[in-house]
Amino acid sequence: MYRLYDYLPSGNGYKVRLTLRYLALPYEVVEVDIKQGASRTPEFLAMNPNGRIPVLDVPGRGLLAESHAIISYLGKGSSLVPDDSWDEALMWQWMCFEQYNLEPAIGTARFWLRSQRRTAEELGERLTEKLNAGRAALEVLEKGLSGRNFLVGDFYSLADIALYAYTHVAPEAGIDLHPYPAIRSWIRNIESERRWAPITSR
Ligand SMILES: N[C@@H](CCC(=O)N[C@@H](CS)C(=O)NCC(=O)O)C(=O)O
Repeated sequence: MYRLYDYLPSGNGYKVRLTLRYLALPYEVVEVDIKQGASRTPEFLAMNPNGRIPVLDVPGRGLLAESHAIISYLGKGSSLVPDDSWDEALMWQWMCFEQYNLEPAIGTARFWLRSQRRTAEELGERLTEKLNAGRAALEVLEKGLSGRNFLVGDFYSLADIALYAYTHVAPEAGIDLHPYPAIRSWIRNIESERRWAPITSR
């Protein structure tokens, strides 16, 4: 059985849980309280020197960090990864965009506000910059989803899982999703997929 080191509110961890669930792969979760520095202990750093969850313990193989590396390992050969190499490249285009533009903006603002319980007043300009970058990323996503049910082809792929994780909780970072109708409709499509469960589900 897979063992996932995770923090349940984490969007990066959620990508892995959604993939494991969709593929009906058996797993157990070991919760790591990152708010208390539990991913920075010598024991955890021996598993992932980068001090971050998610980390997946793969029986017979070892430990794997980085959400997109993990989901691509799990998803290989399944319907979540396109057979066509062009479609696969488009999937990666979205997943790279997520790691560089979307997650660092929305994920960080949400972590400050939700997990660290810091206030907008206290965060000031740093928060404003993250929210502006988050809205800019959502504009790109909204354009990419216009007239489509899913990000690549017309089927659910790792790109949808990866981009959905932080997009659907953007309101927790103080970003209203109302101005993005294509994103809202896509969120509904994903939440209708088999074995979908909310972000803090184990
Ligand atoms: N690029 C990594 C980012 C992982 C990441 O930022 N993890 C955060 C939680 S979402 C974390 O463990 N933070 C704890 C810390 O930095 O101490 C991924 O996609 O997995």
